[in-house]
Amino acid sequence: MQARVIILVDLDYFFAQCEERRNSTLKDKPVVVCVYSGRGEDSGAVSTANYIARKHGVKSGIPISLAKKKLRKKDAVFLPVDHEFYEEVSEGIMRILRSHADRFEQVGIDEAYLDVSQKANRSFEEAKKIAQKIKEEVKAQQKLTCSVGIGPNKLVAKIAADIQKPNGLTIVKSEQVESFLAPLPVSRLVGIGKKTKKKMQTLGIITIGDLAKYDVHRLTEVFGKKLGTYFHNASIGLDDEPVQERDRVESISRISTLKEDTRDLKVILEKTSQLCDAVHSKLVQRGLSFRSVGIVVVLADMSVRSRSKTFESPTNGLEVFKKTVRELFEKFLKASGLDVRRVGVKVSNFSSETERQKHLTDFVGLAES
Ligand code: TTP
Ligand code: MG
Repeated sequence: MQARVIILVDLDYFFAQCEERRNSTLKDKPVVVCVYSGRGEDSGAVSTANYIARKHGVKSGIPISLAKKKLRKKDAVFLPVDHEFYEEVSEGIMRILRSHADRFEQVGIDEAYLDVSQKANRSFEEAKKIAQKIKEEVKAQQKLTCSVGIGPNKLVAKIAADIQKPNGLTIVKSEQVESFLAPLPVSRLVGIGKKTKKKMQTLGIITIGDLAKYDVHRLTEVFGKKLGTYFHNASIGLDDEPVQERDRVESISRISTLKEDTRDLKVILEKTSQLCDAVHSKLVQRGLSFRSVGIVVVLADMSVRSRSKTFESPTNGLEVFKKTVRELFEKFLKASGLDVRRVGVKVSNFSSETERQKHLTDFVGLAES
């Protein structure tokens, strides 16, 4: 394959920056955008926060109550998520990005890959000019900053964009890839979550450079052929995934094994509540609304059952999601006599302007991180 030039654009603290845009008095204060669960005043999780709030340790996913503690007496502003508004801003920005790409792939509400190989004449210097132009246009037309990574493939472009934030522009040319990646922790690579990171640690692999030096045969012995080969290639910055328009997302799901087989609704709902939070977080990130909620149940005899419910109109509410999961489990347990071993939750039937993804399922495969 001919050498490629790939750009990854990721908007800075996107939801919070959108809020700053419509209310400039927020700019010099900590801003925290929250997904309120509706169960109590401060019940819920932080969706994102601006960089002033991040300095105090506030980040995506932490409880709102904890964020409030960290920002006590800091004149912080807490706002509820306003998807419609962020989607509208996102669409405007994606239009700008698309116009600069030979091929375009949006991967989230605030993130997209651009293959600019032809437009940049396969030159990283030219790609840098395109990236600067993109940053200027996004700033001028949409009043937002973004961070940009440029590399010979998607893997490198993504890590490059993450290195310098906010408002960064990082270029990693083909010949710089290995030295760029070598000092970074292995967790920077897609597919290396907590578990894999720990396992690698026991092998003495801490950095991507360690991984690159590690014997590839040993690696495939430990992680299996497919993963071992992927880890090795990723560590030396090899990635030939094309930039391509994605198919529509069909579903987002999570599944997990219970500590013990049980029929206790409370125990099951404790687990599914966590799974719902995780699925909902992805949903929010992708700017999607769902019409169907499903559960998957693996019983003690390993047989698999599923149940689902479809609504008239789309929603993205966490409470509705959890309530429906609860109803489905109540009904299911009444009708089934066996203990439950694994439980899963799923949302599907998406409706939104930003539905562009394939299955974002975490049931199997690489999606550990
Ligand atoms: P990110 O691009 O991961 O985060 P960000 O844009 O807020 O910050 P950064 O400057 O580091 O890029 O996600 C995009 C949006 O998705 C984010 O603004 C809010 C939402 N989101 C959640 O609601 N929950 C989450 O756990 C994450 C990671 C993001
Ligand atoms: Mg972002």
